[in-house]
Amino acid sequence: MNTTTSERLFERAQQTIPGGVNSPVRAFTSVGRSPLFIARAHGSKLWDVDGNEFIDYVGSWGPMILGHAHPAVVEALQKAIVDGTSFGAATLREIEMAELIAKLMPSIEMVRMVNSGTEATMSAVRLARAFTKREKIIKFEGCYHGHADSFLISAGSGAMTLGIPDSPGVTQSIAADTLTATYNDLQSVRRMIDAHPGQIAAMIVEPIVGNMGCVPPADGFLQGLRTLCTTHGIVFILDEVMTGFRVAPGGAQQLYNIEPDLTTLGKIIGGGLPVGAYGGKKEIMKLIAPSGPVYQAGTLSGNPLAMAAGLETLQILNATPDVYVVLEERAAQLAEGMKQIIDRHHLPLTQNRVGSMFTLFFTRERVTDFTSAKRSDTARFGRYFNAMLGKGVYLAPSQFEAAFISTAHTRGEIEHTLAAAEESLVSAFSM
Ligand code: KE4
Repeated sequence: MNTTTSERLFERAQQTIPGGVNSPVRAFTSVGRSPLFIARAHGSKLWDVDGNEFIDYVGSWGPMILGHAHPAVVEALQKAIVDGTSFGAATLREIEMAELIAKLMPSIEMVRMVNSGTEATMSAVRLARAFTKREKIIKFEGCYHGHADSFLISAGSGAMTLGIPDSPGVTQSIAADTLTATYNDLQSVRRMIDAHPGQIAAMIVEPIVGNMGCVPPADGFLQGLRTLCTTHGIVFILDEVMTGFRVAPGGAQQLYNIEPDLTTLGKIIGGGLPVGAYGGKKEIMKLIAPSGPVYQAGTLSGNPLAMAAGLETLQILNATPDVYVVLEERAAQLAEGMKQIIDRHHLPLTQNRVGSMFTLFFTRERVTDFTSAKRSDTARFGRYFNAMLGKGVYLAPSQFEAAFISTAHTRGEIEHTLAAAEESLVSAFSM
């Protein structure tokens, strides 16, 4: 596969962009090769600057649930852009977005738009601290909630990939207010709460983890967290930046029938444009300025183009609920095919999947938390990743990420992926 243009651009990019990329995981560091530079995308496909074509299982890390450049989303953007790109003033589309999110996620009575998942989670935590007048938060090892200081403690995603789950620059005082529990271990949470009576403002969790690779909640885990938060007056925040409208029409909270106090969103609700949101109970949300004293603001919050792309995406998802049936069918076809390959070749691999988000872990053990995820053989994953790239399949360039299927992926593309995977796995395990 010729990647000379990507290599040349990477050299050039590193002169003026730290690491040559604007987000660390894009650097392909953990898979031992220089990154591809993407020229364009359409449906389930990506093309890099050397003209190589790939079936895309990253989908911009989640937003592209309808596939890239969906005609209706493009048309919505074309209509919006000729009327201006940003006003810094209120618009009708923001009301329509807020009303649609509230309709699709009934736990959200009020919602504030921001520009990234990071802004959403950091604002939700500030709000929870103000509402409870407490300072500490509980997060879970291996979960990633964006790069705000409070969350870069035992973080997942790129922080885990690069082996820097705790970042320099985060002060001791900030770190002291973040307590980390073990995902799928309610006892670890109880111990944390008992050790800090009356001090914990919020508990934030990925209801289905995507950021240590895909790790579903154990039966009763989310309900257990809900009960603990209710008992101890802790604001329960579901970080649905990745799972929101991905795993069900109403997100993971609908799938698992859990009612959080606050929810954070991103990715899909922007249709690929910069977006985030946080929302929940009116009695909490009304504390946000200007209706209350908790300050949070943003020049481009509710941006007309992001709203246009996000509204079109959500309206398509909402108008055609069998979209989720198609996503489930495609993802099940892939998972079943992978299982046959694993069984046929007796490979030490584990698959975790919820709907159209999934991960193939390079470990025989079940992966239920940070510790078990870290047992994965990342070097062998890297060999598999590169072999798949050479066969026209673009996976997440890290063992500790979720992969995504869109409504644009066809049965034939899944079959191609499975054939490529069998060859790639056999070669990865033959070395
Ligand atoms: P952003 O600030 O990247 O928009 O969202 C942060 C975030 C918050 N919560 C969850 C559950 C998330 O998955 C994310 C971001 N996800 C990663 C992918 N694992 C973004 C990819 C990247 O960092 O480049």
